Amino acid sequence: MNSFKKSVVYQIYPKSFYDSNGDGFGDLNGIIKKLDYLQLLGIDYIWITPFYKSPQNDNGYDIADYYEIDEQFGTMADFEFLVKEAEKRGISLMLDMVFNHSSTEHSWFKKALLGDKRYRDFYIFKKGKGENIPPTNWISKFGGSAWEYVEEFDEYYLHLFDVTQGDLNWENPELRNEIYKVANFWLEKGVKGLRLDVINLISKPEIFEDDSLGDGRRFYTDGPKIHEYIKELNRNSFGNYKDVITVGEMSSTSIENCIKYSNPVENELSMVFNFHHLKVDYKDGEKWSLMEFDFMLLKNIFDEWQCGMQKGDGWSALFLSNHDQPRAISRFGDDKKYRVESAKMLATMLHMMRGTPYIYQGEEIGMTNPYFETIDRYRDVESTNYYSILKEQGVDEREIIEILKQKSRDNSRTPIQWNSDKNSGFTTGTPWISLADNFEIINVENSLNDKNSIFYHYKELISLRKKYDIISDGEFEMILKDNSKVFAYTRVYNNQLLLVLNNFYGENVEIELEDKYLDKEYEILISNYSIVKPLEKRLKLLPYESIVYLFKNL
Ligand code: TEU
Repeated sequence: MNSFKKSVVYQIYPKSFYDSNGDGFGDLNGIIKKLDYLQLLGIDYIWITPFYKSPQNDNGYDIADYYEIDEQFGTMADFEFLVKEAEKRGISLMLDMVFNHSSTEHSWFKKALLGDKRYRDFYIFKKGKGENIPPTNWISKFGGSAWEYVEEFDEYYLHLFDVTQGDLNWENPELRNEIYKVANFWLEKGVKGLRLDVINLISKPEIFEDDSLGDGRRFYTDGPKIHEYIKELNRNSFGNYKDVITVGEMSSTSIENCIKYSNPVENELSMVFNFHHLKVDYKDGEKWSLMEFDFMLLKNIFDEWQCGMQKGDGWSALFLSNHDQPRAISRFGDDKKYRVESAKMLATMLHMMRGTPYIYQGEEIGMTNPYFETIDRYRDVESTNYYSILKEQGVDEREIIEILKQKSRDNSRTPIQWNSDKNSGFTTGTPWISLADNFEIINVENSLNDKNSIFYHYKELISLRKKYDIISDGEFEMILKDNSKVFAYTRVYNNQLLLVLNNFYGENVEIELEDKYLDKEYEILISNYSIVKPLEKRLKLLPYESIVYLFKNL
């Protein structure tokens, strides 16, 4: 059985995790100092987002040297020590590999701009369609045209993200070989996991054409040679290491492709991230809008993906939060009145599903969005770009700020709240981004001192996954499909059954269960209320109540 099915991955955004040298930025030594905390939580891997040499236009996802550690995070010796210290605690490292694009500060791109043909072919340069008309009408995911004009060549280069992130040309075998060298360099250092950034965007179409229906993503997402490229990457790097796991970040993808990406017979990846469940508060599909999340759409997407991936023997990464998403508790729960109950409900809901759970730093203590009221508080390039775009569109400043408070990636990038000291113990310097103002209440120290805290709920979920095969291997089925407040499902494994009930709202909800669950022996595996709720045909769930019943002989 693959170990990753019983594992839990903890995601660290190093810039905001812990600052060991007082410069206001988190660093690798900061992670080392907190390994005992992570070991207490019980996680198996830590995924660290990029800490390589970078101008930091996209907080490290704009890499200027794949082999160098950016000095703001520390040194290679620090990294090697981190690997060793983590291993001592039974924790493996998963590194972020950004292979769709590099920084325009990378030596490859600089040589390309100097006219070196070899390096020009590492990127995607195309002639425009006329005076000031880019090769296609594609839109960057950070706003504006996806093409940047280079006068010396009278050509444009492609950047699906920031203008300082040039897309790499995977058609070029020389580029692909350079990528394999990068992956193997870090694997040789004892890294046991790779997270592949927007890996399903690397295969571009043969013909670059305008998109009359949208922003161009349909031409380069899950592109024509994507499975060929990932199979080749597997064969030339991580596929040669039997104990290495991989997760692909799949933007705007499909179940069919995700089965191909993650079914073991395909020899591509171990598992995939998809994002459909994190667009249920995008009004008419538009991220930069205000909208309460659509609960029925959310649970139906979970149902569709759980059943689809199960049927095709694919494997999903389970997550609600990461460094690109607002804090789940502020988005799907209640970060005021029922913060603890709703955080525990969201955690149970996610961890009892079929897949490998990911915990984003601070999620385990119920950190919330910071609700920054002015644009000067924001740091993220995507957020500041869209602030300008929305202003140009004439949207009222107050409304733009409300949108940023709900949707900005900075919502999850505020410093980890360690204690109630200055800067919540994150730094002795000036933090690169403000903290949320609730850190004196919501912090690690208070969580560890409270046996009923969200932290200990996550710790229990992680240990249950190791203890019960039904959680990693059980068949998923959604029940109470039409209930507009409760997301309920079962997991079946041999003659065992898990019944998982999650009230997504801050009000009492009564549900009716099938007779087959009644008068049977069961135990309550985990709950977010202290009262023991015996199983009855008509069950009243309290606000955000989440409860898991295990039937051992159904
Ligand atoms: O994210 C891919 C991506 O599209 C995200 O930016 C996210 O989906 C988007 O912000 C939602 O609006 C990866 C990294 O996780 C992200 O941090 C990088 O900015 C991006 O790729 C470029 O490397």
